[in-house]
Amino acid sequence: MSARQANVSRKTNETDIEVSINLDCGPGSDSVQAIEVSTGIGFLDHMYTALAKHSGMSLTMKCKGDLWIDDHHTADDAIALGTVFKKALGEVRGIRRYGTGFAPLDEALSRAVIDICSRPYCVTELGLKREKIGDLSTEMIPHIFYSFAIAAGATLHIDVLRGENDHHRAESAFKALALAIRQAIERTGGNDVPSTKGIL
Ligand SMILES: [Mn+2]
Repeated sequence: MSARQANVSRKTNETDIEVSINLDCGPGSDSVQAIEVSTGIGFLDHMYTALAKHSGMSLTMKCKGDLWIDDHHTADDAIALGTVFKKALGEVRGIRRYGTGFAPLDEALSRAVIDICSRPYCVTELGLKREKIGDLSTEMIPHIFYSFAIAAGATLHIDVLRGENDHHRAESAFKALALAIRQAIERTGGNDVPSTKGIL
């Protein structure tokens, strides 16, 4: 089995980011799951850490962004996360392709459905009411999912089905995505391209 791991670094006038990912660090693999996320935005670190943890990945992300402007460019670097994910996954072959995740967090419940199909699309209904959670603008949260989907080449539908607390709503959405990813990237044991087209 080839290792599904990759690194991406990207430096622009807005951010300087380094991301490395290992999709195979669950039971039975040689690698131990290791997560270290530092973006300068505490709530974003919390979300990416939850995403990595529950999708069964190792993730190292160091981002130095222009936070003196605002959180936009740094949160936008979900592009780098999507890029490194796609690179690590390689050709879409021998995996389940579709994944569904439901994650509760107390009163909040979210559903995420992913199709790793090279047809990027993203639909989210998160219903967040607060302006910010910590130092992350809530308007950036659907944008993070969008950026990830586009760069990863995945179709993503994420709905927060209920919940009162915006921290809970957002966190359950990231965790639902994690569970969906975990299922979609699971190896089938074969080498089949999971499409009637024969290519993805
Ligand atoms: Mn939390």
